[in-house]
Amino acid sequence: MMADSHRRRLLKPFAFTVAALCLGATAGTPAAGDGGVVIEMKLGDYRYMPDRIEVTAGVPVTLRLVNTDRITPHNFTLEAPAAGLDLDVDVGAGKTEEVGFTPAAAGTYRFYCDKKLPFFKSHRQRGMEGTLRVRPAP
Ligand SMILES: [Cu+2]
Repeated sequence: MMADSHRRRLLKPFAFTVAALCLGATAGTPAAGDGGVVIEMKLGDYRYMPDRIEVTAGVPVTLRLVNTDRITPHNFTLEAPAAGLDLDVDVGAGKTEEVGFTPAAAGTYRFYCDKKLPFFKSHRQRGMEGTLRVRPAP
């Protein structure tokens, strides 16, 4: 189990590259005809996949959150007043939720899962967090 999670960690940069390439390939696909982008993120096993996403200031984003766990609810919380973002989205086990937002300012912001059972470590303490990087508007 331990070795497995280490291996996964090593694979992450590669996984992110693949995700970035996929995003690159679909970056021109309009979301609801507004020139925005759609990003799909999986939530499961106390991780976000990908756990690093990049967007552009002023460009609308549709974030599709897919909970791949069968019994564990997850969440996507991102508080970044500097970028005009205050997101708190619950995603039930096996469910998919979509949230739309437009980051107002470039920067690097942390997001995390706010779930926690009494007497257990929070999901964030288990490593369920990630990074949103907002590039400056072109
Ligand atoms: Cu969670």
